[in-house]
Amino acid sequence: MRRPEFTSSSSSPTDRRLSVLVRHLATSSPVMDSQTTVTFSPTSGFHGDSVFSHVVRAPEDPILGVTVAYNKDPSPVKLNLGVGAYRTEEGKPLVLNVVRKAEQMLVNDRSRVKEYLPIVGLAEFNKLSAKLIFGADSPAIRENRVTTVQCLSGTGSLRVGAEFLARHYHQRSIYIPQPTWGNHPKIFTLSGLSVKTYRYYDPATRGLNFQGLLEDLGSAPSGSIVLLHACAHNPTGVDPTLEQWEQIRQLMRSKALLPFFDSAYQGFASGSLDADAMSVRMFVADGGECFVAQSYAKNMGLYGERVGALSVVCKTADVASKVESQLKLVIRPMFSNPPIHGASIVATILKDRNMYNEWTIELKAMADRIISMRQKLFDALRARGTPGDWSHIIKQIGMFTFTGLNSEQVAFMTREYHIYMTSDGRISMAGLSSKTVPHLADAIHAAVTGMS
Ligand code: KET
Repeated sequence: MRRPEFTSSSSSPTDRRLSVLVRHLATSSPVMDSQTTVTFSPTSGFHGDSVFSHVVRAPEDPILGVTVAYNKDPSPVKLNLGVGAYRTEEGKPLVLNVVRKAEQMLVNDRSRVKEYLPIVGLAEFNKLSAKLIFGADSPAIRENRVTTVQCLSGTGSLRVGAEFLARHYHQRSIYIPQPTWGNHPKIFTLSGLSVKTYRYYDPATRGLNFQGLLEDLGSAPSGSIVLLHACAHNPTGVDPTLEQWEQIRQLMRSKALLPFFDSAYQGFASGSLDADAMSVRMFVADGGECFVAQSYAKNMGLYGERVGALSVVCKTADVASKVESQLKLVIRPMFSNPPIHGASIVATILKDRNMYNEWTIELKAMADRIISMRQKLFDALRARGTPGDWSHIIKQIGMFTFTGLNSEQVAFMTREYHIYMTSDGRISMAGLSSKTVPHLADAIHAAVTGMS
């Protein structure tokens, strides 16, 4: 059998790699034809198991895995109330009219190209995003104390902010509410921060454990980072009142705790973009520093476009520009620079007064439909005489109802009624419609009255 001759000392690195490969194949009983081409029988070649055979199958994601299970279910009555994604009354995903219009304008503009964006993303988008969350008249923006970088939706913004903090902040501990969005602990741990929790939700009252929250933040080491949901807390739907926010602010500032806001639902809680940004604006108005991760997934329905921004409010313009220079060092090796399309849609809408107004109307309609679903579900349970106080369904805020159903009841509802939701009993009200409320109410009724 002739052996290929790739072994001369003058061979290039590529040749040498090929040579090593060929030698390896030759000793692994390959069949070589006369032209030195390597061929295999299906079972020959590499012996034994895959080098990855030790890899253990990972469980599905607790939220996105619900959709995977839902997609596999052939039942015609199945209902996906897992992931927080808005659906119409017909149960269909919604692309906002104003988004379609913006996309059309972008497509028609032949001057647009597909060049890379800068590392920090689309400048116009960043400016408009900061204005949206901090307010048009924000002194922090006017004084150039804010740096905003475009990131991959809310998740990417949280990750970039956390990686920056792990590298440059003197405290590694981040306090997250108990409970919180399931991805938070993973994002922060993988960024190199040490995750602690503070009490947030009281299952007995199905409301805020304000005393517990104040105690836990009060005993956190000075300088700790605190993750706050700007509005529409996920999964509980329970937000502090403005008075409570003010107390939280005072406590946090007195202990130099660093606020990191996650704003994934601006406009979805109340239907008003300004009202839903109040918590953030209170913290910025005092002149202190904070981080904000913004997502346009829900409020503009741009889920898969992955549009978001991280803003860091600093004490001075000089610090802000230095922070931005370091954020670029986080972003460049992570995803180099962000995608252009979604950010261009957002910028097109935010910079045009008419389109902006059109957006706020469509946003309000989505928020109102969710609120009306709360009332419908509450009424349906009352009509069935379902045991328990279900008033939290109408009191909670945002996309989700934290029903109080336990994991066995959830499993029962999925098995018997083909209703899919996260095992903590959270349901996405945005996935519900007038037509599907009775089915859900029947399932909840059966689950709480002994799963019969
Ligand atoms: N923060 C919160 C609080 C949040 O609920 C989500 C998404 C995000 C950030 C990130 O969204 P992004 O698409 O990266 O902008 N929550 C829903 C979807 C998911 O789990 O990914 C959910 O809870 O169903």
